Amino acid sequence: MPSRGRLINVANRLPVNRVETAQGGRWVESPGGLVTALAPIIRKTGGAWVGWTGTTADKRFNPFVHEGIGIRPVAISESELDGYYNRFSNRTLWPLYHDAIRAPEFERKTWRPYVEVNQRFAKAAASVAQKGDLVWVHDYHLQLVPAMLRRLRPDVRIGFFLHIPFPPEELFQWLPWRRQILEGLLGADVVGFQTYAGAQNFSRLARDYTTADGTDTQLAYEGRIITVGSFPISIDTRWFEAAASSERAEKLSRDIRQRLGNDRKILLCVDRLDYTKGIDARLKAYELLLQCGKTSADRSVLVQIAVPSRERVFEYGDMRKDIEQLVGRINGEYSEPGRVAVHYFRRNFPREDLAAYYRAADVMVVTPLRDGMNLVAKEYVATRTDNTGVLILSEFAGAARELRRSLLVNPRDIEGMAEAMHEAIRMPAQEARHRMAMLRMQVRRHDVYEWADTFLEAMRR
Ligand code: GDG
Repeated sequence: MPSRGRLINVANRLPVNRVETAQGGRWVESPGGLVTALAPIIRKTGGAWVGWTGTTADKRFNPFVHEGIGIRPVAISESELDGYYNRFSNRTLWPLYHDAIRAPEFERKTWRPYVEVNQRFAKAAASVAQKGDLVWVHDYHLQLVPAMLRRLRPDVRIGFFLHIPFPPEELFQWLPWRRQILEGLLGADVVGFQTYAGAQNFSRLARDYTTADGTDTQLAYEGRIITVGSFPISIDTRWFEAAASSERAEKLSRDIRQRLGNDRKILLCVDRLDYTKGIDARLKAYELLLQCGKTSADRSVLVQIAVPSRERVFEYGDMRKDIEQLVGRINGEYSEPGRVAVHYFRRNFPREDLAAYYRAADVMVVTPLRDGMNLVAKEYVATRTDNTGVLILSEFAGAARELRRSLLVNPRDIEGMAEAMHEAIRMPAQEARHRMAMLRMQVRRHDVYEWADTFLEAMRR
């Protein structure tokens, strides 16, 4: 807990969503790891959360308090949202920072709304902050806020944490606005990344493209010292343990297993529908496994939960079509009466139900092409309180740095992934238990509360 200064959190989205109803409208909590970890600290220190409401309606919302947290809404118009969010954040930065898996768009007209919306966030943060407060800015949407805020309020401590990977120079230098982004981030006192590689990439680029000087972990810039480091995010481990052990989850998980067939191995995948998550390659790997007879729809089933995401960004529609076609092809070829080879759910489940799915799964398959961390991998591990279950994990997820005893795979190697699935299905119980016990130790030691404490501690130094 901070000993001095309130915590002001600045993120693209508020911890509450606006739901318009016939009676007017209300605010509902949007639960997630970040909210769970930071809400108690904000409450305790009397701080606030600055963010977008999730609606582009003309209506302006005044600051208000929601369950002990000061809420400072930032308004974004429909056309700004397109430039700032759909395009610059999600068609330029997102693909560029994820190894350019899709070609990033570089359009001058989308840069301006990115700058303007960042400026609005900085002003909003400046208006609620008091001298000595800790202002923690999150993610790729708001990389200019640290420097903008410092100009307005040099009397606060500023931290920035990037939830996605920070790319190497070879990619980052494509960005026509590379210097501005680096200078934006250098406005912070602490710049944090998911992995050490991200921190190294940033420090090197800052030295090459700005007047900053120093090492991978400490930079001198405009008379200030900036801490750069890796702060791997985690989950509310105890919550997932408890949720999976609850009577309701136990019953639901038994029900899921029974419906899918108690005699079948269940392979589970849970992702936002995003091209970085490698959903198509993993389906192809499972198809290969069926094709060569190493498993059959009678013996195993793959369950893909795909949460709808960014449906207004053009690339996502195409990707969805491809995945759905692939599921159709696999099922057409390999399903048997009453035994569908691949179950595909394109929808959102309540978190408690997700915990029941984790509990029901013999194998969890997490194979992004690139991922800042990947919380799903950690959540699965947290729910395996009896140390059963096998985790297959991409080497290209930040989580692979910590979850070393998973079956690590290269998501571009379809045959390699099929082999890992085969190995996971047949893994002797003793080996699986040993591996899972080691993985569980990791996520129990390092949860999201520890993550937040460590970051805030670095900000206070
Ligand atoms: C970004 C970075 C980084 C999934 N389906 C449902 C549901 N979820 C929840 C999971 C998990 C979260 O969504 C997804 O988190 P990830 O980490 O896997 O991925 P991104 O959304 O891409 O997150 C990532 C993260 O930020 C944090 O820094 O790890 O690398 O890309 O918590 O449980 N939740 C509910 N229903 C679902 O159907 N309620």
